[in-house]
Amino acid sequence: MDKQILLNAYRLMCTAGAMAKTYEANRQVCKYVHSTSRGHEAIQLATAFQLLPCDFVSPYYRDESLLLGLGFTPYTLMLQLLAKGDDIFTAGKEYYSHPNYRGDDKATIIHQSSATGMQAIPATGIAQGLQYLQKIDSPLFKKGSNGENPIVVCSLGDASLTEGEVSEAFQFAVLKKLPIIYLIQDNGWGISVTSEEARTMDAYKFAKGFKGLQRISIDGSDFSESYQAINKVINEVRENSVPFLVHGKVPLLGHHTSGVRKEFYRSEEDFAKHAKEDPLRKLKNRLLHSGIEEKDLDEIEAIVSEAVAQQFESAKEAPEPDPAKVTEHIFAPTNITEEQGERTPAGKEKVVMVDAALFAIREIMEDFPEAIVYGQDVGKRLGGVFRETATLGEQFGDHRVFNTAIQEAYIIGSTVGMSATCVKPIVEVQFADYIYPGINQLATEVAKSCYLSNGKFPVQTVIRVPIGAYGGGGPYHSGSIETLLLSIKGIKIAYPSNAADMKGLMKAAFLDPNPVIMLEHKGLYWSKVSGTEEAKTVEPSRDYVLPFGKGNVVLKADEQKIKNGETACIITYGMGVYWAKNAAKKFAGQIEIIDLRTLFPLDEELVFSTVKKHGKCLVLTEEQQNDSFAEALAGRISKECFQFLDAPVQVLGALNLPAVPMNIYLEKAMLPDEEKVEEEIIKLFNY
Ligand SMILES: Cc1ncc(C[n+]2csc(CCOP(=O)(O)OP(=O)(O)O)c2C)c(N)n1
Repeated sequence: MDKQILLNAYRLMCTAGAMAKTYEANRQVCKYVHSTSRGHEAIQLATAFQLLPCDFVSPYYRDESLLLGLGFTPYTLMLQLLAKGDDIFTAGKEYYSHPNYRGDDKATIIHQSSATGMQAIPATGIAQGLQYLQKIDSPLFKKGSNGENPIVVCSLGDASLTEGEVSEAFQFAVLKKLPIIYLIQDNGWGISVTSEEARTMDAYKFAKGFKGLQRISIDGSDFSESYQAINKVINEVRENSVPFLVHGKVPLLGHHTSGVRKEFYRSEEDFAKHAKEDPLRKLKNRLLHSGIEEKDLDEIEAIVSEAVAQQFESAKEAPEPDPAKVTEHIFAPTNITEEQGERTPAGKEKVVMVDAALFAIREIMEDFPEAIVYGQDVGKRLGGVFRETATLGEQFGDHRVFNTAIQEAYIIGSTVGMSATCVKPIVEVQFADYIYPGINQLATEVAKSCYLSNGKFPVQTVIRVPIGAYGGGGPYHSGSIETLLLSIKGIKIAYPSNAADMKGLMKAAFLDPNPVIMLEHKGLYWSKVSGTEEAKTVEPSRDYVLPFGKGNVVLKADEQKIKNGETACIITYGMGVYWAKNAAKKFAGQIEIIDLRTLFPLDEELVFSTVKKHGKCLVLTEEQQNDSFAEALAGRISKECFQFLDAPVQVLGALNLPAVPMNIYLEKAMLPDEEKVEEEIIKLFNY
């Protein structure tokens, strides 16, 4: 092996060692929890040295040496250790060794969470994005300076492999033959849980179950062995686009984290066993055998120790983040701030809501080659269980519109990686009731990426979710989920109630650089439910967009009646709009109805000004009422409009049952309807 590479590895291993010692010696200063790479240095450096700026890497929290190997300085890493304002990764918002990076000089690193194993799906999404860009010959597909194809490295601890989501990622990678390396660093521990206690096979044996996943098991504490093995693996993945699992056995020489100390649960015997595999000692011996003098190695060690000490002092002096910046980068700015285009073009036919969505997506796909559609059953053969993607597969081909396996976590979480490659996924979760397996990816990865990467990695994705109850859909095809979603900060949520809004919001959602969930009521899709005929509208023009956060007055009250104090307003969305409209027929001129159209952002201005005008307000929702979004909104209205209210703000939602029952009479008993709304209106007027 090239001596310069070995010496560089030695220098960086000494650097990592000096950093770990410095942190231990300054525990009061290094107060935020952190893990070091002691024991894992060899395999990490061997990997980092061979990555190109066109590549992507998704490290985990112990990959400090990988970061040093990529060229980040100890000072850069220490700014994150101390959560300083100049931390280039997250500006003080994230733990040590939780990088994210975009630059021409190094591999790209998407935002890293601490959730073990969860980066497997986003990282696999990157490989999916790269493969797509290559296929369409996109200028966004960036090769290395010698024409090398880009690859993805997803680094994981061995214990994280038992997470179910890792299997979803492996399934997808082998199915599509993606250019990704899963680098498993096996130190035999998962905090205090031993591998024997947790599983019957190591990562290498586990990989055998995934047909097409190439695999290799190596001594990850031996730098030369690791370097050579990884060299072969990288070449294979670059040239043949195959997924590969590298299983590296490594010792764990430091603590699990600064807080979970090794003496709490490990024996002297275990320490001794691990110490024998120290990669630094192994590399030093190799260098001595190759003729390098010990004094030269000692000198390297002394120089880096001095440099680490100095950089630590500088990092300590660096300023704390400005607390005023705590709310920055929740979302990336969107250009869609005004309604544009023609909402009701002359001479156009009325369309049902499901077709408005379909036509919007068709136009998007015609205009944006980076737009792709995937989810269960959305491909050619069926075109969606509601025919909501019908004909798209035929028109745009299987590479742009395709079925996935049943893996909601993958469907949602892969968009993080796709988005980092500038592919713009429109994905679908078949029913709101089945979003739960994807909620982890949504909350852990999708929603936090923009904020925690300080705006570098907003996740541009549209997640379509058919929702809502009608006609005996039963307990697992009728549920509402908006309160659950609204508790996750960092995503936007639209809930259109008619075809025109659907088209305008779908376009705005696609153009928004942030994650957007489109809640699409199945009962409104075809206006089949009696009383929802108005969900059918003229199809807006191709350039029609509707900004998020702008509610709509769908029914106005009579001005004179408002003056007389004889009116009330109903704040609602989705199916509620039709319950309200139909109930209002009995109270001519007395009801004003606001359709929120998007639940986040929310048009509070319109809500509050409307309530202040009428003094009486009903918030209406299809969701189970208690602790719902509707109740929370009613609370905010009460506070904001207190002096203008003639009656307590009322809320009407579904009964507080665990599920929507199947039988249509039971379903009716649970849900609001126009009669129940009427009763609420009467109550309001009788206050
Ligand atoms: C989803 C999730 N569950 C639990 C934890 C708490 N936790 C942090 S590290 C860890 C053990 C991980 O072991 P391994 O993946 O082998 O990595 P190592 O720390 O040994 O390098 C656990 C359980 C977590 N971070 N994420």
